[in-house]
Amino acid sequence: MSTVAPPNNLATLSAYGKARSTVTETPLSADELRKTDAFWRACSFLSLGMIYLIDNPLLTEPLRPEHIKNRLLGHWGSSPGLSFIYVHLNRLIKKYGLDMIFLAGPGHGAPGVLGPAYLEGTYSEVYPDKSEDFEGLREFFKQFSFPGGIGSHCTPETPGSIHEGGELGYVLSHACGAAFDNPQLIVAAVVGDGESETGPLATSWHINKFLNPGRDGAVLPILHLNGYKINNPTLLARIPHEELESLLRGYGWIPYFVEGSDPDSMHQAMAATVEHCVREIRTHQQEARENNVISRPRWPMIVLRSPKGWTAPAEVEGHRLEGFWRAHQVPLPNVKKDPVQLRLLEDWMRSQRPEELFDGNGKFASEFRELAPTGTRRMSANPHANGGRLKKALRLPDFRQYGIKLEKPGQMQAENTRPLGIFLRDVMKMNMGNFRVFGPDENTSNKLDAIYQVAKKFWIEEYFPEDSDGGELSNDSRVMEMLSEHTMEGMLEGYLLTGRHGFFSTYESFVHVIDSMFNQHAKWLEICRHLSWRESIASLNLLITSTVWRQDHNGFTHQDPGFLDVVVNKSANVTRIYLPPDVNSLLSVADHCLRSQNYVNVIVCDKQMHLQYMDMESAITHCTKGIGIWDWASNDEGGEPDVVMASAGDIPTQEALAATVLLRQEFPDIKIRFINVIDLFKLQPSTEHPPWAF
Ligand SMILES: Cc1ncc(C[n+]2csc(CCOP(=O)(O)OP(=O)(O)O)c2C)c(N)n1
Ligand SMILES: [Mg+2]
Repeated sequence: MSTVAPPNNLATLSAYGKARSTVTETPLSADELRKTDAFWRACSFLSLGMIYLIDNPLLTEPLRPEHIKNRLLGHWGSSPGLSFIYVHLNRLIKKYGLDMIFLAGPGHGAPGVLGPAYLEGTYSEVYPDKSEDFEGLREFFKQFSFPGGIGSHCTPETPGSIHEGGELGYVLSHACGAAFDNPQLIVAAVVGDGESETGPLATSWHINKFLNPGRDGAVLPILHLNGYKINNPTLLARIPHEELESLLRGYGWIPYFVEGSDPDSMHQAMAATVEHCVREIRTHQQEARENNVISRPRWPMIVLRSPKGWTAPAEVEGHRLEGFWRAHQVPLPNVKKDPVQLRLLEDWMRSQRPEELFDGNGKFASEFRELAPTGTRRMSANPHANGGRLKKALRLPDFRQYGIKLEKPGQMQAENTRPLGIFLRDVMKMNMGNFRVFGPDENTSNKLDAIYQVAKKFWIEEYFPEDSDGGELSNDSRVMEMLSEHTMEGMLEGYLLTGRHGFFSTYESFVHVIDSMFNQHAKWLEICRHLSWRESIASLNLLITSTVWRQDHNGFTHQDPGFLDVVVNKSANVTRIYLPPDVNSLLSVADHCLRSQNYVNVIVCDKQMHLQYMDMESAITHCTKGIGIWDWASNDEGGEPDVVMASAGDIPTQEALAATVLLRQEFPDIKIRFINVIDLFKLQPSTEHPPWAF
């Protein structure tokens, strides 16, 4: 067998020419083709308008410097490809009445998503001042990447978005979470070819092993192989064709290629390919649903190889532009000052033929508008992408029943997380359609394994006989475990953002792996607070266990309480940290967190044996206050104490109590007040810390 790599045939890696595609049908009539291309040109025109124009939105007059924004921001490179995909998905939504949402991995290409959201009317419905006329269009352009306007990514302000795509890497895990328990939904997820070099994205190709074709929706990944990142080629666009295909097949997908730049043949190829994929998805789902046989299908995916910055001028000032990394952001940065660049931009924008696309009032011509779906079938108006609209409250058992009885504080020991596992088991039992538990590989280690009595770990791969001995695997289950904190966090976020509920547990030291994902989700929630049309979603509940103090067999690598540093620098509007020291307080905190909305709740609680301090009633009172004096551990009797001992969390509380005992032994007259903190943000003024409502 030869070990020499086959020579790269450059022609097979080109993003240019007539379409080369795996599916070769040409389903569009001449009229459909003309209209589809017009819709796409309208999207591209709007993308350019957003990036460049502050006035003269439809080029009704010759373009002059005063029509150009002072500061040019945004990303052109990804945008035409994104809207190309969007337009073709729309065709299938209309044709088959699909329930579909759109996630743009390279969310920096927001113009390519905002454009169709405006053209299909949703944008003006959500933001009436961005109306479907000349004035509205001007406002729509102006606000983009403008002070007081919207950002240049698929931010929460973007109707239809649940994925900002600012920090790259999470599109497939978000898409998968959105598809769980939504059997009719297809989540179209565009993956940037640069994005696919990130760790989180690379591992998330495995989502196909977590989708149940009987009960879940489908994810349709579209790898956007435009060849470049900001300043570099992408790896996947430069490896041999056959190697890329093998890679994707190796991850369990059937890739369908659509490659080229000639618009007409690319439209035909894309139309045929999307249709083929949707039909395959439907066939797999039907087989599973009608015959009740759950196995992993080889789901389809699309590889779209098209030029970065498609339709931009080929060259500017002697430098290659279209089909190169120079097209990533603002391709003609000097249009305001340089008359040559201004003319280039004008020619480029006019080449989209705006006069054909918009009527005299600036409204998108109805013969093209008809191509878009209507109402909630529009991806920009699909309620799954404003998940709070679909959210049903969790049904919760009475957490008090799961507590432990104790006579006196500090006398007995128990494993703090074990009763929580039993509580979660019953939460699961009562919410088998809209609650899931996520964890990298540690639910048992974290002593939450009671959950498996009602829902096992989802496993759709091969089984060995020994798996039946404690493996807790099933292909019809709701606990998600994969050794990728990124994928688990991403799935949970996607699940919550589409209106469901969940719980995530992980080791304290390795929760750092998702520091940045936590940040991004918290920022998303913060922005949503200011958007009245975004409905509340369930909080993201994160239990961190295996804490720094108890790493006898693991050592230093497993010690690091620093995640809390990351959390405290986000506002109490969207984050909470709870440090319950015992079983009953943990249960009370967990119940509260599962009821809460629009937060990231971080619960720190170790899984080993710990002293128990509070009976259930005292735990509830203490948790409700969030901070309090423990009279039984104090001897200041309401007077002025000599020393205040303050603790938060299981081991610090135990150690602080032991220190109190020692102090009182050494200094019998000393007056000590003992304070325990459960809700860390209670240390902030109450004005910055809304109360805990039961
Ligand atoms: C995790 C992460 N690292 C770096 C960046 C900065 N960044 C923004 S866009 C980009 C290139 C993305 O390339 P690709 O995914 O191919 O998207 P394209 O613009 O080509 O569609 C980079 C590196 C980022 N947004 N996220
Ligand atoms: Mg790219």
